[in-house]
Amino acid sequence: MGSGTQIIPKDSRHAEVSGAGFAGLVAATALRQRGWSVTLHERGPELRALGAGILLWKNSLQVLKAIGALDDVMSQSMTPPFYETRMNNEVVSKEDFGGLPWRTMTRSALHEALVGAAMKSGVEIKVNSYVTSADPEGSLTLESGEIRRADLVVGADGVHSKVRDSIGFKQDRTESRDGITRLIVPRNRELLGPGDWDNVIDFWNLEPRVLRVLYIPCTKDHLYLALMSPKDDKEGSAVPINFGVWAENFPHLRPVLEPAAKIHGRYDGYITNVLDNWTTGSVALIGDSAHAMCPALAQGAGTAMQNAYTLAVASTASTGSMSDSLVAWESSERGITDRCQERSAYFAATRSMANGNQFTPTMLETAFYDPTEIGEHLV
Ligand code: 5PR
Repeated sequence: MGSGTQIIPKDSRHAEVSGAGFAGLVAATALRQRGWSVTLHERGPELRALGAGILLWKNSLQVLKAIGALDDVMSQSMTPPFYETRMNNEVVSKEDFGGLPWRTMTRSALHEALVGAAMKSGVEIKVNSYVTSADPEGSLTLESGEIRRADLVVGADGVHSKVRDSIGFKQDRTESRDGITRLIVPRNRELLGPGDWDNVIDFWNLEPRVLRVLYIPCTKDHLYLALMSPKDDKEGSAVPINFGVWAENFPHLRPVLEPAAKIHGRYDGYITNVLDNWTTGSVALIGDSAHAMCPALAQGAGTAMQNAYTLAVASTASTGSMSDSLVAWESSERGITDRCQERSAYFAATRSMANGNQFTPTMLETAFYDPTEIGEHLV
């Protein structure tokens, strides 16, 4: 499956996908490119990305390549020279991941590339289409009462998934003590003073107060700021951000905190959900509905896209019962996501990313994974 030119084989199977986020768009596109007819439901009035910026690793970049969305993403993203970690503004490490492909971008750039690929492949996209429940026998029900039957039903409807909760998948849900406000601001480089401002810089302050600024350049004009504070710190978690508090703790970042304070923003706590199963009958869950995770390893969307893609491959290969194929898909793909989720939860609980040099080969297991097995060198 090359960049854009696909031959759509005849396949009479039909998929219904709930949720046009990163997971749903990838699943819908990869299924359509394999000959399925696909309807993708988005409950919002328009297709748009939520959130601010994102960092992607090889695992999801390979998926973008496989569905023909990589070129668009490359032109609107960058690879910073280093991932730098600082404690109290002292550099503790600079990691370059030894040639492992990784890119930073705005969430809207990624979303536009995925919508473009979905449209080009011929996915039918319905906005204002609110999925309220699903049936393992193979159907989705919309708020209007309409029942949509399918050979495969995909719940890519986020951490508060209706597909999941209407069926009653068992889950274990944990909320972390920290959370984060994420914003896109102008880079204001000329105001920042001397420094390697093209690096990702993870500024940690643990004493006397836990506050952290993750500085991620996405393009020459766009900067993604993620401002972490404990939930019980009312000032640290306030939105719009409390400029006085953040500027006092990160005085060297004033030129980018100033525009950040003018945006309303949203503070999100970290949620982790671990399900007994990701599938039942003809229904499969992908992304945050199946495995919301802490953001430390920057793999929430990455694992979502990885599992969306492998789900499309596995369900296309299915010749017998869809239910058995989905069980087999989960057992082959689940381990790597579970391990990533555990490691991300560990970093969130210990805040030990602050020590620097935490991106060991083990911690990068998911980042190195190639769910497409294309094996081409990307960047
Ligand atoms: N990495 C990225 C990120 O956005 C966050 C974290 C790490 C790219 C926060 O959203 O550790 O919290 C993190």
